[in-house]
Amino acid sequence: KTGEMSGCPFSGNGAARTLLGRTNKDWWPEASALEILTEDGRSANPYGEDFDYPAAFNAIDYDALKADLAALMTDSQDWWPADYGHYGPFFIRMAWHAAGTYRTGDGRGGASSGQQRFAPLNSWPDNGNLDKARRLLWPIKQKYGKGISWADLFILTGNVAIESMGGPVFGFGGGRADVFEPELVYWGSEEKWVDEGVETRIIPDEGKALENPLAAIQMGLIYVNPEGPGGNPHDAEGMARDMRETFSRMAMNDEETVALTAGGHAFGKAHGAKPSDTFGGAPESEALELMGFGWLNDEEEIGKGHITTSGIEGAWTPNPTEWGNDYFRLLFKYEYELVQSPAGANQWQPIDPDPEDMAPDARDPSKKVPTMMTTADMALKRDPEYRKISERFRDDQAALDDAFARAWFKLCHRDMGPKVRYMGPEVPGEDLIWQDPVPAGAKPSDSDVSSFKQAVLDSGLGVSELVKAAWASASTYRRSDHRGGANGARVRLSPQKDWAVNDPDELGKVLSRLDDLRGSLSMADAIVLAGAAAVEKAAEDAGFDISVNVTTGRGDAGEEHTDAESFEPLEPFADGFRNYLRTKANVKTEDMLIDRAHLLGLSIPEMTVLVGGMRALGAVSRHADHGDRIGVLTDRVGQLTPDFFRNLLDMGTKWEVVDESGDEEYVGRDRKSGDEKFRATRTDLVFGSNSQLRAQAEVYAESGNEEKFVRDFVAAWTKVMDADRFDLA
Ligand code: HEB
Repeated sequence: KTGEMSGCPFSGNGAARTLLGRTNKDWWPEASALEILTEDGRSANPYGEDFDYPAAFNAIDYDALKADLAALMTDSQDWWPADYGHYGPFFIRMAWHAAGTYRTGDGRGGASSGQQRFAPLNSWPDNGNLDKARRLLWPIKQKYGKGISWADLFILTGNVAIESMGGPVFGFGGGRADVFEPELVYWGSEEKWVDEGVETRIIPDEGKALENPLAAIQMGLIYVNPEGPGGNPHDAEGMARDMRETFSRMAMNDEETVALTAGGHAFGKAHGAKPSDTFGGAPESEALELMGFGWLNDEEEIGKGHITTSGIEGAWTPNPTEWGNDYFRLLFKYEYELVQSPAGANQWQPIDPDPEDMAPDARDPSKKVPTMMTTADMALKRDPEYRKISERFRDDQAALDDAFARAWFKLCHRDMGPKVRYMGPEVPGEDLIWQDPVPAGAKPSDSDVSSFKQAVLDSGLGVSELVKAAWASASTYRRSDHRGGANGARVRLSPQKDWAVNDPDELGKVLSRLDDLRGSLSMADAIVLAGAAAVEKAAEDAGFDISVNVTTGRGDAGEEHTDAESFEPLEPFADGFRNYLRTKANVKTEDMLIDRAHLLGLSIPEMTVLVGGMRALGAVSRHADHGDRIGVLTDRVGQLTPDFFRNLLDMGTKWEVVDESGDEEYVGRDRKSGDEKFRATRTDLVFGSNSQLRAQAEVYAESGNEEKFVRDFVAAWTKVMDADRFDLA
């Protein structure tokens, strides 16, 4: 499988790096420091926490919005005239680039929060001139206001564009609430953009594979370099390899890749009329009076259609504003020769085209110009596997229609999670496997719940086993693409049940015992209830009577609802909450904890209290090197005490690195006697060493905060257990 060229997240060819790689501050050091206003937890979101976007979306006149969008398609504006009098293709590219940043590795990127408005994405070379596309939409965004987010508007506009040019559309689900600040995502650690000569990320000869979780081949690209690997148009094999690798990182197979690329390029044109050295910089670095626009072209040139975006010039088909099969027809009808665009880019041109196979000029329909293919397009015929699919689509329009419509829908909705999160009148009825469907669950009676919890406590299963099973089930959730989580109980299916982090033998034993005891409860509820029973007992043993609220009603997914392979990227290579490390990444192991906490949507105090609590409960993974007690800094394992923090901060203990562990394991010795007291990992010690995390640990170690510790733990625990309960909203 090409998707596994580099299986470990954050590992690749590079040296050690930071969790976020190069950030906006590195790219644009002079940008205004708005983040000083969001320190101390003040939100940048003007709608506030109580804003109910789904309700606002459901209140708009959806048909009127679509009609306004359809009218906009041909309402050409002088400041950025529409090619062929139709903005459709331009908007499709905008929507595709909004969605195309998604990657399966960590579920980040994608269309779901409208990030294309912000740096760095607003200034990526590959997003050239999409600032104009978004600005064309502003009057409609303004009109519908809070009822349509930018994020939804980008995708809906793409759909309307396809429809307005006769293309097939499978449906639309709204529900992407906007955020108001750039998301912090690792986009790479390179210090240059693709147009500044940064290296390509796959170089097999030098053993360089695409670093996980990245899904683009060079910094600032959505996927691949259209001119070929590193700009080389002759490397046909490498071009297909790059496409296969990057598209698979976005969960697209060969057929979807071919359908999307060919279907997309049935529309519109590439822009390379003039050498690009005459243009201004990207939006984020441009002059104030340009009001957020970048890539400044001369106005007169724009009027003439002399625009340069990618540097490649020309349309793919003779009918750039009509859906059809001319893309494949031309691709196979002609031999193509390598030529250079006026901007100097490598591209391919049909040899001796018939007059009817010429494209109209974007400004003057009476004038005919040659069509073109990019090196990436040429892969659809130069690569044997892509070619088979392309030939099939060439001969079967209906198959292309269906494949394109479905792949486009998946592209645009892949990061929205389960279908219950979709809204609006155009949500397709059909369940799709990549939506991770979960059959509806039933709510058990209170007495069934309490007798089950009692049976669990009487079963002989231990607190740590039960807590670990519940954590294994729920903690796969990632808010980046809303996948994973306890609902569906996929922890009992492949691949999760066999993940090393889950201690498969122990997990199997716990799950089969719970299955015996659960009666009419779903397994998904039973696992969470058993965890709650264990946490309550642990609190009681520490002297606190607290009940752990469980909202039942989860359903169980079967294998038929589960694309097992698609769950593989959810496997944690490190889970600091369970003190687990499988493969050392090239970020510090403690940073992997922060990464997981972020995916779980946890705050710093929530992350802290969960780590301390799980250690006290003995809920750590068994590890070849680490044993099953590492980080468990207490002699009363299984009681919900703040011992982890107290022992960690105790000056009576001196910590030393265990040399053979490669900085991953530490021994804590009595400062006087030198006797070994504890073993711990980097993830444990960071709560004493990092000044901010130490401040958190101190709170939970302080006298008088014992009950706060228990309550905060239970609240954070419950948050994780319920993270995927969209059905409750
Ligand atoms: Fe694309 C355009 C490349 C995929 C859709 N593209 C384009 C261009 C280029 C490209 C270079 C030009 C830009 C300018 O303006 O200059 N693509 C590409 C690549 C890929 C792609 C390399 C991968 C293979 N596309 C795609 C997809 C889609 C698309 C998937 C969807 C579906 N595109 C598109 C469109 C356009 C483009 C529609 C046109 C735009 C206008 O017209 O403006």
